[in-house]
Amino acid sequence: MKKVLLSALLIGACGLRAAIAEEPIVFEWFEYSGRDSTFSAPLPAGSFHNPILAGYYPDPSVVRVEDKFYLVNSSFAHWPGIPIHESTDLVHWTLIGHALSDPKKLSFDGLNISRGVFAPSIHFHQGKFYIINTLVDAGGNFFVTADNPRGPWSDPVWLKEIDGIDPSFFFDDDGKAYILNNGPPEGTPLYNGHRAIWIQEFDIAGNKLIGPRKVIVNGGADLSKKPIWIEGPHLYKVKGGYYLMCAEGGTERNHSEVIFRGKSPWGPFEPSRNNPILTQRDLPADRPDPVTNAGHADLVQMKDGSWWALFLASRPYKDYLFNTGRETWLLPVQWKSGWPVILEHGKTVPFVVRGPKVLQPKELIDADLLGGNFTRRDDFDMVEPGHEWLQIHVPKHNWYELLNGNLVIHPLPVNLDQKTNASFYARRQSHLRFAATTEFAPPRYPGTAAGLAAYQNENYWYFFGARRVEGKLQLFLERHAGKNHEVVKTATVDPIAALRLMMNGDGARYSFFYDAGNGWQALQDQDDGSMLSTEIAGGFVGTVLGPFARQE
Ligand code: 6LW
Repeated sequence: MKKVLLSALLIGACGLRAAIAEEPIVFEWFEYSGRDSTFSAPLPAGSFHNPILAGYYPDPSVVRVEDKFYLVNSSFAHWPGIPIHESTDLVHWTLIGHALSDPKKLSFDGLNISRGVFAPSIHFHQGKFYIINTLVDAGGNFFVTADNPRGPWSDPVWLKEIDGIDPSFFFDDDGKAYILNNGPPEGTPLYNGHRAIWIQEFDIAGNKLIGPRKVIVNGGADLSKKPIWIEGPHLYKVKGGYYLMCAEGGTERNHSEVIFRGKSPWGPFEPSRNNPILTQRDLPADRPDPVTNAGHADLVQMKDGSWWALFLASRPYKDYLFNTGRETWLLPVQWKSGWPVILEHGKTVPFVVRGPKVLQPKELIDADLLGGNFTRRDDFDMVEPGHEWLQIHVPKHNWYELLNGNLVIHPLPVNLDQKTNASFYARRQSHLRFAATTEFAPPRYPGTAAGLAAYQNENYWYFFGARRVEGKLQLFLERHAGKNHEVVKTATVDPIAALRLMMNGDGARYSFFYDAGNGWQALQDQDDGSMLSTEIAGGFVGTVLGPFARQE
């Protein structure tokens, strides 16, 4: 253990009383490793594995600027908000920043983890980047701008005059601009889930909406079929025609993507007879390695003229159970008789796809580990932690430090069922089969618990930790599943300077191992982790895992 002395020093400096209330916990390293069978499939030269961003990265929106692509995803009440990734080949991505990163300017306190940042959309116009978004239950619609996608991003410009979600910009080549979004239909909704797509002109110089607002899609591609949740609109101009693409069917089993064509941004828009141009909803339930929820797409054209779609989809391990949320996938787009098609009807979304011409082998690209099977070890010897790290809710102050190659957590008196920032530092669970391991100096005094957590939302999580009880070290596993909070197992061991904990998952089976100096032993083998699935826990995010400590 590199720095076991550190906590002793800090405790010495604070005095014992302070130490009991707030004992810093020193994490030496954290390792995440994922091994999915679909990612083990051989990759022919020039091909890539789907999903390209594994783990929870829903609602992708993409823009090309010369040879580079920029991607944003929803981040809900995780922090920082709105991750921005950059790529040169659409397959390998590197996180370059966040559009919402100043904790002094926002609060997500009191929100469920699946509120906050819904479906952002990224655009580039005359040297300026725009990201437009809805902060659900936290301010509504707004946009931010930047000259450099790495930031700084402007303060939000709030669009208080519009309601609804999923706004996007459209910059026409005649100098006009528009904002489109999902909103309630005109008059009384005809059925549950009846929504509309609205458009309004945006005054670029004045940075504001102007003129009348108009419905351009009422309900969906065919109102007579009572389509639900038309949303995620994106408008494109291709060869003089205006193409409006939207998600339809709700972001679950019935999700899909539909396309419309018109002669003006104001419509009228005619739906393609080939709709939906992407869905998995009508495939046999018993297909192997099912991909579900496919929809909410954005299109982008490469410099070579080829078109691609980024969209969200999920990977259930059994029935409709998935713990990894909605992920980002990539497929080539074919144009047929003047209409784009992302996937032919009845086809399954492929896990191995022939990539763009500019695709480089992974080894030659300096990109983040976001897709495929990988092991990522964090020794915490950097100035700032790696980009995959996130927090829940907006922090009010810094409770962690990177000191001498360690992650030092100053535990907050906050548990994971509270809707506020907790001293939990997490990364996404990106695989159905994974292991997350850490080594840390367990608490030396009563009053603090520390270890690893797996968190889907405030109501569904595991905490696998250690605390001091009567001079011994007590290991415990808490399972918090809705109204049932249970201490599943405990074990008592002799105090030790460096404790290792490992959590591993294989579909629904989550196992919890510790090494307190005598090799790995199971505290709980094969617990039922299906409570971390979206189907049971609800919401729009995916499981996140990492070091957690709390004052007790
Ligand atoms: C998002 C909506 C959706 O706003 O889910 O899949 C919502 N589509 O477009 C939250 O991610």
